[in-house]
Amino acid sequence: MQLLFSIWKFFADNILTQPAYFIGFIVLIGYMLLKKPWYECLGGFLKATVGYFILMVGSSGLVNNFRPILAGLKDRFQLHATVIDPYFGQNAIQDAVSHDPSKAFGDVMLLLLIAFILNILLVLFQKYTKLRAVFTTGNVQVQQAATAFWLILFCFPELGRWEILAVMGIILGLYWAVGSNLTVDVTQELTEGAGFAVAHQQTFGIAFVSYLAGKFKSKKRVSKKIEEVELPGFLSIFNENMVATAILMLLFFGIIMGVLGKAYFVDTKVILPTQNFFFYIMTTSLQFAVNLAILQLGVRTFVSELTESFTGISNTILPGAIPGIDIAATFAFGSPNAVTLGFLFGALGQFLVIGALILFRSPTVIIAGFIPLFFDNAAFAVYANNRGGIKAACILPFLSGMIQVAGSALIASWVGLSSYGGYLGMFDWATIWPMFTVIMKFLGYAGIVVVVAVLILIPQWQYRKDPKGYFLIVKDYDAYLERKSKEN
Ligand code: ASC
Repeated sequence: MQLLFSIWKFFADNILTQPAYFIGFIVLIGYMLLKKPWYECLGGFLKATVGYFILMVGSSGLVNNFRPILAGLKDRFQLHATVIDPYFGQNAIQDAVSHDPSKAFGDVMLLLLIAFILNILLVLFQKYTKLRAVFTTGNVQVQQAATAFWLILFCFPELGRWEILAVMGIILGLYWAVGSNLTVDVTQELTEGAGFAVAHQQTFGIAFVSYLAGKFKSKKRVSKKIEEVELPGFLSIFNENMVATAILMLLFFGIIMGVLGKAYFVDTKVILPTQNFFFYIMTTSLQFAVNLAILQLGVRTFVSELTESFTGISNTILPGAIPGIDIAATFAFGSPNAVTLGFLFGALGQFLVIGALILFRSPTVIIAGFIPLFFDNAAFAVYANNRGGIKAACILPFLSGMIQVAGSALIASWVGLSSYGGYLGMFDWATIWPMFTVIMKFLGYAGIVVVVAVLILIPQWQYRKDPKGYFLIVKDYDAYLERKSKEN
């Protein structure tokens, strides 16, 4: 038992929670199963791992640059506010648990193991479960396990340690499998069969947004996609993504940094009193475009390796499976300007509701966190644009921004996390997880049955809509397209 636990700990610490190695090893195993020569296996492993690390340089560059600016609003105006951000959320739970000796945070890693194994088993038995995707993004799995741990303890404070782990393991494992499975078809459509699904914090959101975006298309006039809009005169410079991002972010962060004021940055030792504030704002804002370009390079580096090698796995040990990966991977597909637009419209929606919370003296005030603002809403715009055009890409992220703040404010106050200053705040955790919590809190154990049953039924319902294409879309995207075109 001890040995097994040590093996798990080694795997969890070094591979599962380090998605770059996880994806690297998946590629290595995939190529080995395809019986490629050893040097190609090694090359594939390295290229995928390096590519994923490049993606992470871009994504953490964005987070590290812009998170302190948004969170700075809290300190600058001495607000008693809850920051919606996965890392603030995790810290809040760690802090809250440390005040309660009856709860052990160490169990979060055990919960992760149970849920992850369940996810694999569900895909292994896909003939019955209709689940196709395996969640591989360990960094977000830890944050989700921590938040689920807190929510379920809130619903069932009387349950013992093993019962809690069992209930949560089942619900979380199902959420991973069902959520990433929901993104399979729309992601294959967006990436033209790159062979991955999304495993992040807005998987239900992606399905929902894609569904609504489809409605924009069914109107008489087809809404143009962002890349089809020809801007006149000087506006044409916005057609170039790097220029558009640079200008828009300079305006956006310029205003926020201006509101914070130079004195704030000097006091917090970010800049020296002698430094020019305008050029500091400019350098910081332009980092947005820089990091976005790095992120896209990373995706392009590893995706082709992953697509090719995964056939080795999906032909043998996990038939019909597809890997669920970080949401940032989708930013290299579709229109690059969708990313920028989604972020800005999401911000508009978030700020509007934050203003309302302040105006109506809500006991919980929210501070916009960069990760929900960017990674959720930018992705929603990418999917919405692909399915419904520019209007969908503006309106849906705007609504999402409003929902993220309102949903997080409600759930964080209710379960008592707002007093610890943080909540996860991503779309699914501001919508469906609060719904699960309400169902379980009010229906008790019957609520667990309801949540589990709903999760189990979702893929069955998806399957029923297109039984012939359902597995084909992962196994052979070209054949899937051919079938579709024959049908129409
Ligand atoms: C998250 C989280 C991150 C980012 C990253 C995006 O939810 O915890 O570090 O999004 O995964 O690439």
